[in-house]
Amino acid sequence: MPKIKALKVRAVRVPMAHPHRTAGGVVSESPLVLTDVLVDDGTVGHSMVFTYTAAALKPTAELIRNLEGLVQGEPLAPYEIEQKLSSRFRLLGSQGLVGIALAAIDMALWDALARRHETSLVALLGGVAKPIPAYGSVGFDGVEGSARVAAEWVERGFKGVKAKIGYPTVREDLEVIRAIRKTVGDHVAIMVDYNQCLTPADAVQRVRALESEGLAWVEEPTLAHDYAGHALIAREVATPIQCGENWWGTLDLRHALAAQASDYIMPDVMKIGGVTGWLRAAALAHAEGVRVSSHLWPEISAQLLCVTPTAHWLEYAEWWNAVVSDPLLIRDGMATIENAVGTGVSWNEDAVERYAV
Ligand code: SMN
Ligand code: MG
Repeated sequence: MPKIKALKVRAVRVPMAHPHRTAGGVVSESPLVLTDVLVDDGTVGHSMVFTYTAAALKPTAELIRNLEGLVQGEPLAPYEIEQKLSSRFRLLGSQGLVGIALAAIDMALWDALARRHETSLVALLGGVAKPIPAYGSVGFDGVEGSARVAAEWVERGFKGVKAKIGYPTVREDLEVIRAIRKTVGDHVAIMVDYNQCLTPADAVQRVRALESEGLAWVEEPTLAHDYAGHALIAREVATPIQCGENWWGTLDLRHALAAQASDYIMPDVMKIGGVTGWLRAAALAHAEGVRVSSHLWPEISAQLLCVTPTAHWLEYAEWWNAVVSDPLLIRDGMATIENAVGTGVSWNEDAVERYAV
């Protein structure tokens, strides 16, 4: 079996064409760590992690580099390495930057494994590539701005749009949703995302006021780790509640499911623990009969949704397209995997050089 030789780790700051406003602040660039795992048979696996803030960029890159000694000489076996690394970090804990670093390695190893077999991740996992419905995101852009961005997604063929809400009053939330509905019509799914900005009691009141808008889901109305609070909201409203982008690992997912905190789930492939974590999450969701959408990472998530029995929507974002050589293709509003190798992630070296830190 081929063995891991080295890690190559680079940090980039990719500017966003349109800063993304949320109830929790503005995201105007993507600090990304690009990891290459070099295997002794010549295979190279790639992964990308997002540190949300530039302050965490260099520390995360450094942390991944410091893990090299733990994987060097190990067989190219992502499940086995996940077991080894997670026991190594049991005392420190494997959330936050450690969780991000472990996911960077996991995703790069799965990518290398698929590339070594000259196949895609989805084929390696025993699945077939199929189209997955995708939605586009609308920032905290007010009534006209939100309707305009929603219209742009729909013109591009998307069948769903997700708007950031959590304006000072529920009346403004409603105005934004109604302006989007007026623009996109009845056949486009509208999701909304509060990005954790309400208390559970306020959320019940607000979401009750939105019940007749035909929303596909209401995302993170309260703090992501307040499972009891989300369960209260989910019990009190008919519109489905969606959470998951901030859950670290399958244990967070298990606790959320046990609390009935969310009607649907949308794990983030990085925070849930890479490909290995996603597969476990998909199994749990399948057993519970819960629909699964993705959060960011369009290339790898599209392939993972193909092996997720309760797959729902892919969250499309093109923020990182500049550094990816073959960004995910969207055809007629569907994520379309064509001729993918590995996880579908490899570098546009010119852009990597341009945005290198
Ligand atoms: C989100 C993700 C990343 C940055 C800002 C906001 C968001 C989503 O909550 O659902 O995509
Ligand atoms: Mg969200």
